[in-house]
Amino acid sequence: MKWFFSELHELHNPTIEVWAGKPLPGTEVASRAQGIAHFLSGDSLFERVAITSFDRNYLDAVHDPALVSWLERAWEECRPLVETVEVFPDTIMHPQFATYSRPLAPAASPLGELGYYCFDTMTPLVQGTYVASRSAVDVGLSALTATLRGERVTYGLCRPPGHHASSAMIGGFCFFNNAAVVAHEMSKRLGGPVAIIDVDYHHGNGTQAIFYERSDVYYLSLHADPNRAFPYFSGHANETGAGAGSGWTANFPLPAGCHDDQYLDTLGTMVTMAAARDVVGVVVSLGVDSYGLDPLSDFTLTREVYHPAGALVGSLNLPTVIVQEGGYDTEDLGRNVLSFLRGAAGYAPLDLSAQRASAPLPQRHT
Ligand code: SP5
Ligand code: ZN
Repeated sequence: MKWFFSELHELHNPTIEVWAGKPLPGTEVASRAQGIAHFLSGDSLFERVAITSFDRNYLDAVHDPALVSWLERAWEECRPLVETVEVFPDTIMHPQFATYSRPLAPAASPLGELGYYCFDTMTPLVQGTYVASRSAVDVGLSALTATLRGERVTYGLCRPPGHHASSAMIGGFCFFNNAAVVAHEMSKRLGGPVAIIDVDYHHGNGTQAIFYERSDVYYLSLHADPNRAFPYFSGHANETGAGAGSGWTANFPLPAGCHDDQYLDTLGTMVTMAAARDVVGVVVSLGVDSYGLDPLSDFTLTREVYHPAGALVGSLNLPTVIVQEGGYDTEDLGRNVLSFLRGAAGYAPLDLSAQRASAPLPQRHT
């Protein structure tokens, strides 16, 4: 399998985030991607291919151009107002500001703009955030180019991730929605509807929002039930699309403790639904933060789940681009991603018998 990666992701490497008032070490850090790249580099069935740069029209096709322009200058403009190099919003635009007569808009202060565009306190801006985020889009579009030239399935090691970013909103560690940029362009180029299959532990609120009223991209997601998990406000089963997009969104909220069989059954349902819609291409939002040892997960998935999960997606036998989303257990992250990719490509499973030093492996529940 051909895979794509840019070292420029290292320019975005937050050291802190704030969760519910607690300052914590950064979760979405550069070492994640380095770990995945290490595993792929050690597998002779995988070939890293150089990326190309794409102009911003591809981004503007799914994002408000004002968001793209803002992110390019935001850190420089906020920097003089704060004492840190990692900038967070101090005042986030609550919807009740909409009771004022003027339309909701970015405020004049740089921090007012940040509070308009960013919805959480875990997605700091640093000096290199824009360049790193543009590189992640280039990685995704480079993978798409290879798929359109005839590779059945390719992988973009995108970082930072993208599925929480909507047209004019960043958050959840995401700035530009890599999967949405790829899916929009893929549908255009293939001339038919494509599916986004989102298997990250969290609901992809940004991707859902971008395509909610469209029938060219079918968004299907399994994730932790938003009644208990981030992003809380999005991802319920009754969110199924609107207008021209009615029926073109499908959500599968899952309970705490979700195990391998339940996860694979749900993914099987999603794959069947995508096939029934006669989609002509597939984008996978691959988050392996579903793993039982992931610090963000309350599922009990084992390492063994990722190869059959990839194989289910591969069974669609359609032009496919897999893009990286979450996954924060740095020790098993690369192995789990590689297992999924091997399943998707129809390669044999890895030998998973090696134990890990730091913790007992999750045991299979049935
Ligand atoms: C792409 C992606 O996976 N984004 C995930 C964003 C999750 N943000 C919420 C993280 C909640 C962290 N919980 C800390 C618990 C400390 N006890
Ligand atoms: Zn996630």
